[in-house]
Amino acid sequence: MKATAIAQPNIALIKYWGKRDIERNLPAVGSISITLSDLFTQVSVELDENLRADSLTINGAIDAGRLPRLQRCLDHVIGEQRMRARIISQSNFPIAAGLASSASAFAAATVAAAGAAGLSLTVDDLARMAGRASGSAARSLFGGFTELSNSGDTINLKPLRDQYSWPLKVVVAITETGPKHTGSTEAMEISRTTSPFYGSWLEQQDGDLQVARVAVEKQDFAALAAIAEHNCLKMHSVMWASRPAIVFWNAATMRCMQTVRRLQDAGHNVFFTIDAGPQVKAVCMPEDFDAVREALAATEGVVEIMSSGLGSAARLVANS
Ligand code: 2P0
Repeated sequence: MKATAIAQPNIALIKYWGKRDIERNLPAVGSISITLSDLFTQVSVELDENLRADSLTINGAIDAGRLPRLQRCLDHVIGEQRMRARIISQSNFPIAAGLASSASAFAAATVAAAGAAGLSLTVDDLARMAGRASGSAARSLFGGFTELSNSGDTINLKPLRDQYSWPLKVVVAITETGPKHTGSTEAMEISRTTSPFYGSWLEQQDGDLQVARVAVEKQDFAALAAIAEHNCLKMHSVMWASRPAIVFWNAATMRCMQTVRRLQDAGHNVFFTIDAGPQVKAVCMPEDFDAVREALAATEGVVEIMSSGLGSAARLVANS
């Protein structure tokens, strides 16, 4: 009873920030994301009646700290009376550094857990289960452009466009490889309970989603760039005004944003987005990729560059 799944992280262009139901991990706002092709997490789940306890290995090292969250994910997918599991996760990028590793990890873990237990669930069911473990993970059950919306007391996932029909590129400028200082779950709660801008963040989100949805539909890069940068900076403003302030940026984060501005001024189709970490993701048209990659690689403080296209949905790769 073993299954292995692969999922790719996704980057939100219209961000999820804040929860309306902590217990069920329901987001306070909808979001729109792109799933990446070149970054991935592979998770295998082996259910074994001879095991006395669950175990988790991440990139070759036992990780007891992250085990409880994975256990809850497996309990939710398979049921609490399940057999104990050996969980092995491997990613080809730094984890817990604002690179959406929890999205790919929990999407892959959900699919692998269902596979190991022999459950046949719909992709919507799997997405809701993944989202319960980590809000952004629900979106990695889909490829290309995906919208997550709140519907009643659950979430709804809708593919907006596949990864082939508008093959945007993403350059990730890594400015720090260590783990972030505050986890997203905790940071969102600090924002919800203390930021004076949180209310207007919630109020304006449907408008931003509508603008982005139309831009994706029409392949209007300039419109998508404008709303994505605005939405990203608004989310960070909510964080900056929280008490204590939540600032994920460093000096190199700012420099990367300035690099993107210079590229835009020179006529390149590119925009930035930044998540709960100091890394800058530059989204661009394929013909602008080389210039964007080169300019970000040459930006002071960038320690590593990763590149990606748009990728596919989480999937089972082995089941026995
Ligand atoms: C997003 N982020 O939409 C936003 C933008 C970070 C900034 O979703 O608490 O790890 O596990 O549901 O999904 C990161 O938060 O949070 C995130 P939980 P998650 O991608």
